[in-house]
Amino acid sequence: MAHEYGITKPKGYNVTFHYNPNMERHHFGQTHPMKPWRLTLTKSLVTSYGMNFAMDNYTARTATYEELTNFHTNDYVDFLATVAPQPTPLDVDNMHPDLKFNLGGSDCPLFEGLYDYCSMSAGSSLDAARKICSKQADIAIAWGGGLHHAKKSEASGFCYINDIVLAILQLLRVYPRVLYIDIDVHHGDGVEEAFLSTDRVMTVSFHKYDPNTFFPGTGALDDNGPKSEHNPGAHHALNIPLNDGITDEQYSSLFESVISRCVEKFRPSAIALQCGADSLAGDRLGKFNLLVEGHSSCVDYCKKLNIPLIMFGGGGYTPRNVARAWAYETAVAIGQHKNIPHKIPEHTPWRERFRQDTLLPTIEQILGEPRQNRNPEKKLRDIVQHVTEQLRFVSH
Ligand code: VJV
Ligand code: CA
Ligand code: ZN
Repeated sequence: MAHEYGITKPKGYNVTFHYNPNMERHHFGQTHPMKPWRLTLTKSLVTSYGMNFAMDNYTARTATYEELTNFHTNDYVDFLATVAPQPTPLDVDNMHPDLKFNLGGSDCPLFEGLYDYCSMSAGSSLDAARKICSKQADIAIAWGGGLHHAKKSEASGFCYINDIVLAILQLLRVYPRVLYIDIDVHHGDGVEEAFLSTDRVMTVSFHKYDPNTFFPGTGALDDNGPKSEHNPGAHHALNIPLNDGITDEQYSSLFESVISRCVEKFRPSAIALQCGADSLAGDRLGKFNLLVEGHSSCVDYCKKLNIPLIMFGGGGYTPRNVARAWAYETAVAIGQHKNIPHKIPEHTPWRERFRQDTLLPTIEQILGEPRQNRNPEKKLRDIVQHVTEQLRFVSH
């Protein structure tokens, strides 16, 4: 009965949606913050609003060993493929000698079906990238991807395989320059590191930054990659470090100031946007005051640039709010966010999990009292100033 919302294909451009229903079967552990089930909850909202009628929907393939080793080392991928699942995580904080490739601790546990889970996440992002390369999609969505911390030969922060790096490598076969934007509350360190020495990828991460208390502790404002004369990638890594409690108004105005300058100087031929939803208010790990409105305004801004766009998932630890954000951002992609009713459709599976029956709850409904905002306007002006100075070194 999704037709009741009158959602049809967008005019003049095409959106593809890449989803693998088997990802949700995987569990990091009972109380681990990462819950693959949030993808099912997202899909359920997307479908109950009838958004599937406006997109080409694909069941994502699993990535092959050869695809995974386009970025990761063979020994790391071999180990991931063959290691036995561990019933209880090891104590990483005590440097357990059995930990190889940073696997098996509490952040990156060795759960049942881990290799399949990783290949599904990577497969959905690679499928999305290929649709952008073949011009069959103008916007491609892969909510199962976005695992930005994984390194060439190491797992990190709930991430094992860096599907984003794999997808960007695919885009680089066709597009001369890719702009990577990361609105997850954590620093996109794995993607930044992978492209530090090339001027064909510019990385920009917005994140909470506190080197002593907040993971991963990197991503300071003046960290713009190795500045040597021989490094073409110098000045192509941008970091936007923020404090607790940033609001929608501040975040979206900062986003537009930063990204408009990047687009003007770097002139990307494709954009890869990591939409981590842990930057939303009320997230179990996040610390910001963002609503779906502010978070999705970043997606809307990117869409309006009319540059081929991939949207990835990422963090997000309060599943009902993750599903709200990613469903609403799917609506932004198909140009229907102003038209869909805010009331969650009656027939939505797991409707009771959303607590409030609205897609766009207020900050009071989410938090009671908003978190204290520790981002003075001067800090935000200084950030834009620094970005502008870095971009003087960039021209295409
Ligand atoms: O802060 C850390 C690292 C420690 C060592 C491991 N202990 C458990 C926590 C402190 C230094 N890790 C972060 C990783 C955040 C990853 C974010 C990923 C993304 O959103 O950017 C992209 C998908 C961290 N913060 C919170 C936790 N770990 C955490 C892990 C748990 C947990 C509670 C909190 C693991 C297991 C269980 N509870 C049961
Ligand atoms: Ca980020
Ligand atoms: Zn995160």
